[in-house]
Amino acid sequence: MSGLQAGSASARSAGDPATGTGCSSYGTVTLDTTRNTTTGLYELDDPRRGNHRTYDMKGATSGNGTLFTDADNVWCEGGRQSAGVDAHYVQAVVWDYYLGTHGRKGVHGDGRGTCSRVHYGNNYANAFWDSGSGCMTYGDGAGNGRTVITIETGAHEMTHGVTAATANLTYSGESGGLNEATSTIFAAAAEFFANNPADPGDYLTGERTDVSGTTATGWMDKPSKDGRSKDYWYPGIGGIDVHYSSGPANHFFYLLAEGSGPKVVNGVPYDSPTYDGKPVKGIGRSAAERIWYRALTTRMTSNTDYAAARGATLRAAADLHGASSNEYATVAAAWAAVNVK
Ligand code: ASN
Ligand code: ZN
Repeated sequence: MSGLQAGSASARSAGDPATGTGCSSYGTVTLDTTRNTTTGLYELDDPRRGNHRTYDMKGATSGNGTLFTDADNVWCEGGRQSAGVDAHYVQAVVWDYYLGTHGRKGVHGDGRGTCSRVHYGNNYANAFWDSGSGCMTYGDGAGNGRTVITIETGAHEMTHGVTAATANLTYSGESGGLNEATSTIFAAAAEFFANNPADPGDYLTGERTDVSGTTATGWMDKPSKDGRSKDYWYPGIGGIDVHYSSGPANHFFYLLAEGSGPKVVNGVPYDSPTYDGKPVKGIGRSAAERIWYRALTTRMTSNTDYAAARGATLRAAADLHGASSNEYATVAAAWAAVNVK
């Protein structure tokens, strides 16, 4: 079964591809698993996505923990297995987003899966991409309620891995804000792609997690609604936390996709302002996400700042649509609308 080992980070015993069923917080889902021919147990090891594996950290904050296993491939025991089911499902959705929309095979673009680690720490109400292990990592949330695992958070963290493997935007200063925005942008895009009625696509962050109640924690149409993020670029924005300096880029993406002013998308009302008061007419999310992806993977580098991101996205738009296209002109207009000229 050497084919199954392709891309695996460590040696593993032989197994057969299997299709399981998971009881997830998104309802009943299909899980791609592997049947270990030595133990006979099914493992959260996705043979269709580069052997991406999902581990139980059991409260630890280092190491990979234990690969989830199940005797009958019906993953509905609940308890600590539930977080594993959610994380394994979410990685499949995000993998399929990157492959289906951008032709990208996994974080590294080479077909290798990575890993998800769940039950990280205690009361840890966050998730992160861990560059050491190369795993998306999830806490159990406040009160260990485990709802930090969503399509949005999985896509956000996996995208930190994609960014590290491509532009490698330094996680501080303006490049750090662009790194954060890249994760927020593709998290929104993946959520729309998933089209899951339990979690419709939106330009919000944190709307499904329990970290601060039931309302959203972020708004791409008007980032300042969170009380801290910036709507517009200004000299010195690189000095603030990257989650707040990401605001103008999130805002740029919203404007590029949907345009300025009031708009309802999937039942969620938005109202996006512009720096100069001029209206922007969006080019649609499909074109916008492809422009950002091309800029990220072919034009941005570790020290790209806002001015350079403008140049990178303009070149990407020219590559994809031509320099005299409406898409190109709208990229310029959307940057002007967040005060990047
Ligand atoms: N969830 C956060 C993020 O990915 C963790 C962090 O601050 N890096 O942005
Ligand atoms: Zn992030």
